[in-house]
Amino acid sequence: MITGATSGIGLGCARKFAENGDKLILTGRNEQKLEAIRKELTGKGTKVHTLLFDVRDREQATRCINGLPEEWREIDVLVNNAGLALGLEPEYEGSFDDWETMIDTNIKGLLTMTRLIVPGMVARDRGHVINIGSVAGDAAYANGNVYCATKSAVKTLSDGLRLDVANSAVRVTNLKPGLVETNFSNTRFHGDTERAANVYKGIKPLTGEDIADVAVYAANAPAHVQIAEVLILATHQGSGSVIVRK
Ligand code: NDP
Ligand code: 8X3
Repeated sequence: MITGATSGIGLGCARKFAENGDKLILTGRNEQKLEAIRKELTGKGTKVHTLLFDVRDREQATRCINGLPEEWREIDVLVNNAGLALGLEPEYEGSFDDWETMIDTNIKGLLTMTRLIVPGMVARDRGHVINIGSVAGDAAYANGNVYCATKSAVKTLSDGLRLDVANSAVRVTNLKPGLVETNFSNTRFHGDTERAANVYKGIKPLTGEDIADVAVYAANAPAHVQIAEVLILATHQGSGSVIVRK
């Protein structure tokens, strides 16, 4: 199951797990985009089930998960990917609405999915949660404040979950990408495409597929190997805030 499979890293994961021969439950909140990826992958022979819901809507999410048909109920891998940044402003000037959306999506949405899916994994003594954290969760960068805090929370929640499932064979991975060229910056800058394009100028950024490669590797590591955390930076990127552009 991949949340937010309609774009960027989630879409990359959908394609790479499909290439790996897996059956996919893809979730998203945009019906058209979800249908497009379903068509693309079923056309290549992958079995795909789609679920249309917003991860912030706990009732809708619960209904969708509880209503899964029998053959789709045993989820082996949950990629908690749906997430976003909104704004890049000093903490004392940020938008209350943007903060709320980031917290509701990146923290509470991820928790909702974890709470709904992991009990089945523990009961079956099999499963893997791959949370998409960020380099932004390792250290704050200027004006990143609330977004960085949500990704820091993803790290803490990943570490907490790993401890709590340690008596089972369930594995937990926190994948922390650096600069990945997706729709991320368009969203962050509320549709200012020029400002978004500048984020990736002068450096070869990562792609959704680059991150997906690591997710597929982690999910297919031998059962006794738990890839707990991976930081994936673009070459020429030193940290969340140090990027050498040429
Ligand atoms: P994209 O904007 O390309 O993709 C985000 C995906 O999440 C989209 O499918 C989007 O749906 C979905 N989504 C957002 N909010 C919700 C919601 N409330 N309910 C359901 N789906 C939702 O960005 P990325 O692929 O870059 O982002 C994916 C994850 O990777 C995020 O968690 C992000 O924080 C993280 N990340 C990104 C990095 C980057 O540099 N790009 C680096 C590190 C981490 P829709 O298409 O409908 O908007
Ligand atoms: C996304 C990458 O560095 O813009 O998490 O925060 S960054």
